[in-house]
Amino acid sequence: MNFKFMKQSIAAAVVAASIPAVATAALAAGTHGGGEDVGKPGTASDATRTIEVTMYDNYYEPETLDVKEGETVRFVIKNDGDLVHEFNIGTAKGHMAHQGEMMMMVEHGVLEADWINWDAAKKMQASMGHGAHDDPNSALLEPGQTGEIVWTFPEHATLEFACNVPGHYDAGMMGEINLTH
Ligand SMILES: [Cu+2]
Repeated sequence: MNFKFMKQSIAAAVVAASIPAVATAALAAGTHGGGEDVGKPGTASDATRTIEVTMYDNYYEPETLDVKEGETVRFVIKNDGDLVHEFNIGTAKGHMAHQGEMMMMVEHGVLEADWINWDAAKKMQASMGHGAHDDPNSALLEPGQTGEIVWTFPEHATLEFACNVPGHYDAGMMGEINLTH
C-alpha cells in the first residue's frame, strides 16, 4: 500500500469537497442520525450475541448485517487493512453529515491515512466542540486495532454501517443493516 499516494488522495478529496447544507445543519444540531431514531448505546450484559466485523481497504466482512428490531448486539470490530477505517451505525443522511465532520478532521491534521493524531483531535475538540470522535455508535480504528460497540437497535429504521473516512464510503465501504422481526 502506497501511503503517500493515499494521503495525496485524501488531501485532494478535501479540496474538492464542499460540505452539503444538510451536513452542516446536522452538525449544528449535534446529531449524526438526521433526526431519525438510529438506536442507542447498549449494555454488554443485554447483548443477545456478538458479531465480528473485519475492515479491509475499503470494504467490510460481512458485507451486510441482519439484526432483529430492538435487539442489542455486541460488535467486535477489527481493522485488518493498511488504512484507518471506521465502523459507524447510522442512516445514509447521518453518514453524509459525519463525512463532513471527518473531512474537517483531515483538515485539522487529526485523520491521517494510516494513523490518528489524538493530540490534534484534543485541540480540535477544544476549539470546535468536536473532533474527538468518541461517539458511541462508531469505532475509528488504526490498522491492526480492534474496537467494540454495544448497540441497541430501534424498532423501525433504515440503517447502514459505514466508514466515513473521506473517500471510503464512495469507494463502497458501507453495508445495509436489515432490521427483521
Ligand atoms: Cu474506511
